[in-house]
Parts: sequence; structure tokens; C-alpha cells
Amino acid sequence: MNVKNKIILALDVEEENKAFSILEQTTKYLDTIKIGYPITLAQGPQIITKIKETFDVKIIADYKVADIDATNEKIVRNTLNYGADSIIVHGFTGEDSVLACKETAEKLDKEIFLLTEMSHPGADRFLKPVSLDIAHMGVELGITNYVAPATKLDRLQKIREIVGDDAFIISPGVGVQGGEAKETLKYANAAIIGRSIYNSDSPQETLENIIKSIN
Ligand code: OMP
Repeated sequence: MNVKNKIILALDVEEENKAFSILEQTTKYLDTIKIGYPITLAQGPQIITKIKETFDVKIIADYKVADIDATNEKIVRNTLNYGADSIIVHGFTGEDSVLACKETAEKLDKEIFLLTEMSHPGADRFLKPVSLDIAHMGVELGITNYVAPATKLDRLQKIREIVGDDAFIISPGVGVQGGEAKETLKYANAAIIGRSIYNSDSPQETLENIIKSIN
């Protein structure tokens, strides 16, 4: 996997016009975006196809898949068939659920990202105690792409140690949640950034400044 300028835009806006305007301003510098439930529920999953037809970007579908194996298979297959290149999957559901996602994606020549620990404070209660185990499970299952938090650099570093230098880690929490891009990229391959970019007066300038700050 390769992410231009090591930044992934989290496109958590709800209006199509706004999404397209932000993409017009940022895709000069970005080749990977993440779309999630906000725009999917507001516009329908066809928004994935529409964005792919209009912009030259890879789309990570952030649906944090967390069901039994049979249901996960359907969620992943349908999402990827709309044109997403990869999909984010929760790890706490365990091996069978995660494997169903991995195998479904591989059949379509696409990928999954395994979510280990989350970036928000609430994750400390239930996820933190098991997140390193989730990373170990990912390695056992042969998963090569991970999501780990930019807001908890000690945890991000531990997860990097577990998954190894060849794994690809994308890291949310830079900007509004308190994480810092340059520090995050010591351990992660790419930073996921949403509100700091799409809520700024000039998404293009903000993105240019972030890129300057990491180089
Ligand atoms: P901002 O906080 O606006 O930069 O957005 C962060 C993006 O990353 C949002 O789309 C979140 O849903 C997502 N995210 C986290 O913030 N924390 C996590 O632990 C995991 C994710 C994710 O899976 O992308």
C-alpha cells in the first residue's frame, strides 16, 4: 500500500456538494480517502461509486465491521462491490469474524484494515486491555494492514512492535483529537485526518501546511 504524502482524508461530511468541493481542493495532494457512516447514511452507498468515478482516489470504507462471520461476509462483499478498495474491520469480535472479512476481500483482490486500539478516551476501558492481543491475532491471521491511535503514541508504538515493520499502519486522531502528524508518522505509515481539514476555512491550505509540517 502507498499513501501519497502520508495523509488520508477522513471525509466525514454529509452533503455531497461539500464532499466534492473538499475533494476538488485536496486531491492534488491526496490519493487516499476514508469514507464512513456519516456520508454513506446521508447519501447512500452509491456515493462510493460516484466518488471513484469522479476522482482518482483509493477509498477506505470505514464501516468498523463487527458481526458474526456470515454477516461480515455480506457487509464486506457489498461494500467492496460499490468500489471501495478496502474496509476497516473490528478485531474484538475474534478470529472467525475477522477471517471472514479477510477472505472475502481477498477474493475480490482487495484488502482489510484491522482496528486494534481506538483513539478516543473511552477506548481505555474495554479496548485497551485487549488491543495488543488483537494485534497479535492479526499477525497470526496474516493481516498486513492495521488502524492504531495517534492520540496514544505509547500504544501505537507497542502495536508497531507487534505487527512488525513490514505492516502498514494508518493512524487516526491527528488534529482535533490531539494527535500530532509528525510524531504519529514515527510509528505509522499514514495519518488519518478529518475535521482539521474539512472544517477549516481553506482545506487546501490546511492540508498544505500539514504536509509542510511533516517534511
Ligand atoms: P477527526 O478526528 O475528525 O480527524 O477524524 C478521525 C477519523 O478517524 C474519523 O473518521 C473517526 O471515525 C476515525 N477513527 C478514529 O477517530 N479513531 C479510531 O480509533 C478509529 C477511527 C477509524 O477507524 O478510522
